[in-house]
Amino acid sequence: MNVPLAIAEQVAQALEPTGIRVRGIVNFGQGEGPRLEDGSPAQSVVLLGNIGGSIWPAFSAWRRSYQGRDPLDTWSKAMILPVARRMHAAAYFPSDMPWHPFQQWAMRAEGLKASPLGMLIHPAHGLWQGYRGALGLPFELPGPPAAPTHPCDGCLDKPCLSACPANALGADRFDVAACRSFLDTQSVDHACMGSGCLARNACPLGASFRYPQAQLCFHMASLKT
Ligand code: B12
Repeated sequence: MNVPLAIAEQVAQALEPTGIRVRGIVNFGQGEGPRLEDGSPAQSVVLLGNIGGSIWPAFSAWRRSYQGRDPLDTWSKAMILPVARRMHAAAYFPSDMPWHPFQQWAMRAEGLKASPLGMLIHPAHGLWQGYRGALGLPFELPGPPAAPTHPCDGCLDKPCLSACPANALGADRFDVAACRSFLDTQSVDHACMGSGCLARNACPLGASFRYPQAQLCFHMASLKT
């Protein structure tokens, strides 16, 4: 049995009921990886995240009995940390400081590139994906290098760029202040606040992976604050 391969499979199996999926693997060059618990650099990370609304049923059920702050980050840790412990892996989370380069890891793990919105775009899931954590390991994991893919190259109209009601999408950056100022003028059931980011919604790719309404509103509410 190939032990490293079995680890990725065990992680996938353990997280299956949560909807958190193994999104890919990154192998690092010497000293390049994030620190493991003993201070040495990880040789690989297993990237974990949601595909479409995959986490929403488990997360919303858990949230009914949680009244604290940062529910999605708290839930992600509650689901991922026990698996990390079982695998003797370090755990990294996208919102923890100092920020780990989750988007760079995803580019390497899945060959993804940034959409005009700044979010990475997947050839099948489109913009409907995110990262919930990563497990760091002291050895390399098998897997072919990811082939780069960029569906936006073939999208001539780029409807995402003209759909933002706040004009927050420039040629090379996302204007966070413009986005938030616009959201402040919106009631909870209006425009982006009621239906999710209109620019993200305008992307024709991966429509069947679009987040459920409650998840769209949850993400907009956390972006506003
Ligand atoms: C700070 C942050 C924000 C800030 C500022 C974002 C900004 N655009 O300036 C705020 C709070 C506003 C924000 C908002 C959102 N964010 Co945000 N954010 C982050 C966070 C926590 C840190 C980013 C960072 O600085 N990383 C540190 C650097 C070292 O990491 P990095 O991998 O090198 O990332 C950089 C490069 O990839 C670069 N980059 C991105 N695109 C491109 C393209 C090119 C060509 C180049 C050269 C570089 C480049 O930008 C990144 C930041 O500098 C990350 C999680 C994380 N740890 O990365 C999420 C993250 C990037 N956000 C994410 C998301 C989904 C969002 C929102 C859609 C969420 C929402 N509630 O609606 C919005 C909209 C974002 C948008 N249109 O850009 C996802 C992106 C998933 C994806 N598919 O790519 C991440 C990875 C979080 C996650 N849990 O999955 N975010």
